[in-house]
Amino acid sequence: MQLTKRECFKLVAGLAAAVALPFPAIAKTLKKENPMSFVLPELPYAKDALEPHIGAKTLEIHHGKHHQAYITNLNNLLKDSPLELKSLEDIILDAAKDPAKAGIFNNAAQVWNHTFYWHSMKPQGGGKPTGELAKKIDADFGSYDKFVEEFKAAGATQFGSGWAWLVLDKGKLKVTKTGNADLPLAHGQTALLTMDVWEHAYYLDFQNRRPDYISTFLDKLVNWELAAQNLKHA
Ligand code: MN3
Repeated sequence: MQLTKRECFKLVAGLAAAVALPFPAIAKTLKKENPMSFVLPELPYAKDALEPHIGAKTLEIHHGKHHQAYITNLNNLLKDSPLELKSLEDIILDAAKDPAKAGIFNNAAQVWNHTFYWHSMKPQGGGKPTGELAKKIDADFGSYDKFVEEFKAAGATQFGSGWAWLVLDKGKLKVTKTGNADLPLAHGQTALLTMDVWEHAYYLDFQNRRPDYISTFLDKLVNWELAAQNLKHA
């Protein structure tokens, strides 16, 4: 099997566990066309499944063009590099330490971020979490409303391009924001959930109204099962 040749499947295995799907269902999404290159993971739902909130056209371009471009760039940058056989996460951690590898870091991190983002949403998502995650949000933020306030602020105040996150940091839930491709993995934190706030994520559906996109993400799209499973397996 080619699939075992590269440990990039750590990410896939993590996501499979995270969304409680049988491994092969997601393994298909990050398979490689040969042992050396990454392949665009499939969306976990149909392109029009998030309508009317995020349109099929957005997902067609965001997934099919932007995410694909990061995959293509990463494969080109890794060609004949010693990193070529490493896992996606090891590539990110290695490149994060070396300013000369900024191109590799940016593209590898964006491959990871987008794969994680697709799973951070689901059709008929949104609303409040339940169970252990809900209890931990109350304990660490004070209340769900306080979490919402922090998450909205993180997304809205990330100047320019970047990401808003719910992370686990030394046992505690936190809301963070990162610029461009940066991600919790590079800061020793465990990502539970992410929201893309690059303009390409929302411009066709919301134009300049980033706060409306953020509210819609929380009310209609967020996949709390992903965060709950990530918390359980952290
Ligand atoms: Mn994006």
